[in-house]
Parts: sequence; structure tokens; C-alpha cells
Amino acid sequence: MQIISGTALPNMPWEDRPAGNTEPVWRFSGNPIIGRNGNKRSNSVFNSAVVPFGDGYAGVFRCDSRSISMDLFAGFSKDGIHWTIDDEPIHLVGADPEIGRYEYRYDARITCLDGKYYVSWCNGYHGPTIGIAWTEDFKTFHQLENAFLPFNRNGVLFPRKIQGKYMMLSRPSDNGHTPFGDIFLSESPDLDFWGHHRYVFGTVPGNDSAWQATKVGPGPAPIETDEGWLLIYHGVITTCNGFVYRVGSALLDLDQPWKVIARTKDYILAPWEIYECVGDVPNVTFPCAALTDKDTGRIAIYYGCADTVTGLAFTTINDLVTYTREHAL
Ligand code: BMA
Repeated sequence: MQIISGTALPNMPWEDRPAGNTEPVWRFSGNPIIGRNGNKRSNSVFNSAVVPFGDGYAGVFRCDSRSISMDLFAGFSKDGIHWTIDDEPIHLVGADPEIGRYEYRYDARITCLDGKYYVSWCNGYHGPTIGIAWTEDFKTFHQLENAFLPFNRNGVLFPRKIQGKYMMLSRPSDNGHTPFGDIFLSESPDLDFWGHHRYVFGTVPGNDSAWQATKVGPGPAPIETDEGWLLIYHGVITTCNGFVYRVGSALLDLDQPWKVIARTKDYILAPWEIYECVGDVPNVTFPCAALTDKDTGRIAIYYGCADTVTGLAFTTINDLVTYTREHAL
């Protein structure tokens, strides 16, 4: 098994699987890597995206403020673990003034595509939809049109064109806390007009895989492997104490990524640790980014913990693809 797209990343954050650990994904021993005090006014830093940048890393971070507004901030790191996050939110340029105004911004993903960094996020435009912008320096962000009508969340771009088209996964939603949600794929010739919407996969009714019974949504940009696109996603169950967010993985067809080869029946990561179970929204693990090293197949997953802090977890392409196939629904 191997990673196809992407580059070698020998300095990526990494810890070997702890002795005796048999989980598909294991946590960084220094978690959480970013606490509440990520920048000057932050109440919480979570559900954030990072990519290799220059001789280190850059990211777009969700920092909810101490007045509890949701916005996006650029951040930089030498090692992918210790981050300096801007105090001022990212400034978008170039947009049609009508969509340049926003009510809130949160849960960014970043995809390296055509030599640029494309950021997609949940953009408040008369309700949540998918905002898109590109940057080359993480200082100036050029905003494109919103991809969809409200209401939608979790827009995630693929890292290359497929069959000549840009492709994006997303999760149509409502204007609130959305008690439903399936993953769809949309195509675009130009990153402006989106269509040809295809159903990818949805919730699992009954008792078979109940952690993903209420809603599912795409996480980090899909990872291209010789066995298919590896998608890390979140799955939600409704309990008497509210939603619980866990993490699963799926393998999608390389040429027709709405076709599912396998998806996990068992979750691969779930709120077990105290910083995942306790916070502003308890019991949430929410993945938004993954670094990969093409040479070793290592994967580092960045995930929000209890809507409060940011965690880091590790796996390898062999571990996760094998697990996805062997624990498939
Ligand atoms: C979802 C999103 C996420 C959040 C999650 C749990 O609807 O808003 O940002 O992590 O709820 O609160």
C-alpha cells in the first residue's frame, strides 16, 4: 500500500505506536497540542487545518473568542506541534462584496491544489454554506464564490482534479444543530460553479454501527492511495446527553469517488481522554487535517477535542487501509 499524491515529509510530527497498543490510531503523548489560549482573545482553539508550508507548517485555526464568536486565524509552526496563531482573523480579498461579508467562519480544511493552498470552511451567509479561498503565503487569502446554497457544512476539496473536474465532499445541513447528515460529492470545472452532485454515503440506521446513526461528515482532504481515496470522517450519535462525535475511515474509488469501497463499522477514534470528554461541548473528536509522508506512509491527524482544544493522533497508511477493509460495514 502506498500514498500516491503528496510529497515526502521527513520532519512531520510523529511518535511510534506505543508498546502494546493495538488501536488503528494512537494519540500524541503531548496532547492537547493547542490549549484554550491559542491567541490573544481565544476561548478555545479546535477543528483546525494544517499543511506543510516553507520549511515548516501553516494552518487556519478556528479560535472562538471570549465573546464566543467563531472565526478563522492563520498560524505558523516549525514542527507542526508548537504553533503561533495570529491575533487578527484572516482577511479575505477579491470577493464580490455581497459574499465578502460574513456572519461567522469556522471548521476550515486546507487542500494543496494546483500549487496553491485552498481553504474551505463553514461560511455564515444567511446560514451556513461552504466558503472557498486560496492563498500562497497565509497572509493574503483570495475569496471565491460560496460553493453552495445554504445550508451546508464540512466542504472538503480533493487534492487534484479527477476526470478533469475539481471535486468536493460536503454535508448538506440545516441552520441549527442538524439532526441528520449524509456525505455528498460535487464537481466543478472551475472552482466557481458546482454541480453533478452524487451521494457518497450516509448514516447507518439501527444497531449495526450506531456511533454514526445521526450524521456523518467529511474530515481532512482525502488521501490518495493506490487502493483508493482514504477519507477520514466524523460520525455522530444522538444520546440522552446530546451528540457524541467519533471518527471513522472510508476508502473511495479513485476515478469515481462517490463509489465506496469500504467504510469502518467500528470507529477509529472516539472521546476517551479527559480533554475529549470535557470542554465547552463534551464528547467531541472532530478531525479536520492530516499530514502524510509519502516515503514512510505516516499520517498525523489533527482533531478538535470537546470544541475546546486541539489534539494530534497518528497512524500509517497500511494500518488505516487494512483496518478499514478488515472492519468494514
Ligand atoms: C458541529 C460543528 C462542529 C462542532 C460540532 C460539535 O455541528 O459545529 O464545529 O465541533 O458540531 O459541537
